[in-house]
Amino acid sequence: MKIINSTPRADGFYMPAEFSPHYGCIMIFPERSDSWQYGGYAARKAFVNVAKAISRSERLTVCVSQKQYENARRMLPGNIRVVEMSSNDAWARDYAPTFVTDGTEIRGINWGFNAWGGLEDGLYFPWDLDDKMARKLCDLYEKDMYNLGNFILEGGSIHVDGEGTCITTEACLLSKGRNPMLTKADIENYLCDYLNIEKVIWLKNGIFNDETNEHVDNICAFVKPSEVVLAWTDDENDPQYAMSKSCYDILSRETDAKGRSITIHKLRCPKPVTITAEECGGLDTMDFQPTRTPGERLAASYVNFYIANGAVVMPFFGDPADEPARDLLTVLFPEREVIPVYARDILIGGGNIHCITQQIPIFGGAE
Ligand code: KQY
Repeated sequence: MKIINSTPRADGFYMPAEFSPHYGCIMIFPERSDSWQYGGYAARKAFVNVAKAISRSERLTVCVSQKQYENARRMLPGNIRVVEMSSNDAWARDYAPTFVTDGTEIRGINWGFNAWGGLEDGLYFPWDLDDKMARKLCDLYEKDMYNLGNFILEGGSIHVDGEGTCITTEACLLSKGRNPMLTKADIENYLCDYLNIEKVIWLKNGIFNDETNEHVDNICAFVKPSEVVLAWTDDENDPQYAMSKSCYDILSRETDAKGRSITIHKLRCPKPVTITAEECGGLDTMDFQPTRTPGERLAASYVNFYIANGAVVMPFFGDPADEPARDLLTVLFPEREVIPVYARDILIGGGNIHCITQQIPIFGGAE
């Protein structure tokens, strides 16, 4: 693996949309007992269900600690590659490389990672193993790497259409714990140079109580160029209403990099999902503090799906809104099978299916 000192834009590389063809996908096996209740037992089962759904239509590598290696190898089918690799937790979206391509070759980007806000409002300490994963994965896949370790960014905080547009949220990218010395314009310049895009659409907010400082991948996602799904509620008394409405208004006024107006599909959220005392009881403490409080609202949204080559793998919450959400995604992705996975045990960790996956775009010569 070589470190490349230029930028993807200078080299003609760009980040393709998630709905473009993939070479494969990366996940990380969950284990940390202050993130995942009861030592991660239920989370591992949910991750395995996600992995099986993805591996039906693309290659998948699951990274796992030495301690969980045997368990992972036993739980995951043989068509899934299991690789021992240390990490602090299991959020492949946020610290596996963001891959860019020139249509022939792919390269990885290593962004800096500080556990969603470092010592300001980060979610755990240390995060050094997570921060090294992009580099290790570029080595594993024998891909050259752009190193932007001094710019803090998680993969879940950006979505691209592959045609010059990126959407993100101000709540996250302008948060104090990430790049406080940079202006909004500086941040936009980094996104333009490294994703090779022309336009950033800045939403203000994401999902209520989303501990990532409101990653875009929980509130809004491209389903095709100039078309997005937006997490929505019709309940004006729900704090989510104003947040979603603000996104709706911004997206309605905006055009994408090619000057097209944006079609917005409202993807209605489940009823507020809160963590139970029993679930909290299964979480270990961090620095002698509980990591969650009984009754705390979790950031549940159907937008946190993963678009695989042949499937859309979406979260279900056991809520009446599950089926309408599946119906909408089925209409929006007519060529893919929509596969629901019961995801409460992933949500308890603070994210969902999109957050635990990272796609690798197809590249020349690969099937
Ligand atoms: O949503 C994500 N991308 C990650 C959430 C991490 C939460 C850590 N508890």
